[in-house]
Amino acid sequence: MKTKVCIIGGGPSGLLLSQLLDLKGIDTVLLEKRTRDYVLGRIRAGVLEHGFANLLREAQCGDRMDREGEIHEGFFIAHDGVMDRMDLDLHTGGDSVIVYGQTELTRDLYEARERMNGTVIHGVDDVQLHELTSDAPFVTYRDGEDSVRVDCEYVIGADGFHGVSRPSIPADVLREYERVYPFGWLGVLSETKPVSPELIYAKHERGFALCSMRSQVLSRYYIQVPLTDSVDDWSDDMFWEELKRRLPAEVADRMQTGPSIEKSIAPLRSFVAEPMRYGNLFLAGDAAHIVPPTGARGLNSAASDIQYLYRAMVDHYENSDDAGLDAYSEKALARVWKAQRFSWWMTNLLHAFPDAISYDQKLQETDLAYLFSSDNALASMAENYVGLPY
Ligand code: FAS
Ligand code: PHB
Repeated sequence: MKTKVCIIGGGPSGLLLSQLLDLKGIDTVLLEKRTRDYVLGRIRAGVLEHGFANLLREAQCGDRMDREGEIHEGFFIAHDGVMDRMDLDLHTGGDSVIVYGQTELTRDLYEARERMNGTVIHGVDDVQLHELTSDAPFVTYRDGEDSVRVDCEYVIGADGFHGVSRPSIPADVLREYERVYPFGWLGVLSETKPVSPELIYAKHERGFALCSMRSQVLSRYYIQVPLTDSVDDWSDDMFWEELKRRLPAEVADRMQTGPSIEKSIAPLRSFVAEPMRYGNLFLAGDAAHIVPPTGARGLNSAASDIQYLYRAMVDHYENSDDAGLDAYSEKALARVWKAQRFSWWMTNLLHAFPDAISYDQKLQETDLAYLFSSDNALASMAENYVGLPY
């Protein structure tokens, strides 16, 4: 096969870029290891910045999001039995976020690729990247017994944290920065009415909890659990009881519980790989960076990578201007690290750290007290949560 841009990974990053480039007449081939159903079965992000939403609209994939997504102008932080509200609208001068599940926008992207007859190949095995520093890179993969070669001009590594793209950068070039947290998030999806019209982030001595949603009939809840826990350790009843223990009584009392239709534990890590370019390979999304989901930055950091790559590729093919491609890694990393900082800060603010010394615990309490005592502190949190400029 021959194409201009070979994209590895059919998650939101790869799909969004392939759709945007296709609309500009820039040919792409997307290679995805799993089936579409498998990709859509992973329950992940729920909160979108408007920057991401605008990209989806530009990709002609925003209609269902605009119909079914919810605009949220604030959220709550529950602590010490009380609920404090972060007024995003007030502290950002009118900005907000959209609550619309990653599963749904990924579905919208797959359907858009289908409508445009985009080349999306599922079930690829043993993907390997070759000649990345030459002007004729290529990708090989196995399709059953057949070995296939894709000749291209650029390779986009959008294959997530466990993909093959990042490891294709030589160890003496790649720099990795990582912080692993001593806990994970046990997440439950249930066909119940959300307990609150806005998200509730709960700080509690027993551990963090989050009340979120996918719609008015589909709730998404999380509780912090030790890394040693497995999903089998948690029956639905145990989950609901623990979640309610971590919420103010007024909230716990009105919690509608029900059977979990999805239950999984996600480990929490902060991770950045530099550079995000090696020759004609560009990394985007989780292939290059991971954040703890506390600040809802994961998917939204992928979006700004895609925006920078999309604009740079169009400049290259339409204007023979490579300034965007040459600046991509530095520009993407500048925004990635700000999302890293915010996610790390919000995770430290709200989680119970098993090895925290009493001084750290007092600092954590003071950080929260300062936040709600200062409009400047609230404005800082709000501008990060709705998304810093691209
Ligand atoms: P993805 O990992 O989504 O997609 C990469 C794709 O590449 C996958 O489909 C994979 O199958 C494919 N792939 C991997 N190796 C390959 C190979 N060798 N060949 C071909 N294809 C290959 N973010 C939030 O904002 N809020 C959340 O609550 C949240 N929860 C999360 C929970 C979990 C368990 C995880 C892992 C992430 C979560 N995230 C969350 C972050 C998540 O939303 C990511 O930011 C988002 O999926 C990034 O999208 P991609 O970069 O496309 O990577
Ligand atoms: C979610 O709904 O899955 C979600 C929302 C906000 C977060 C993390 C996860 O910060």
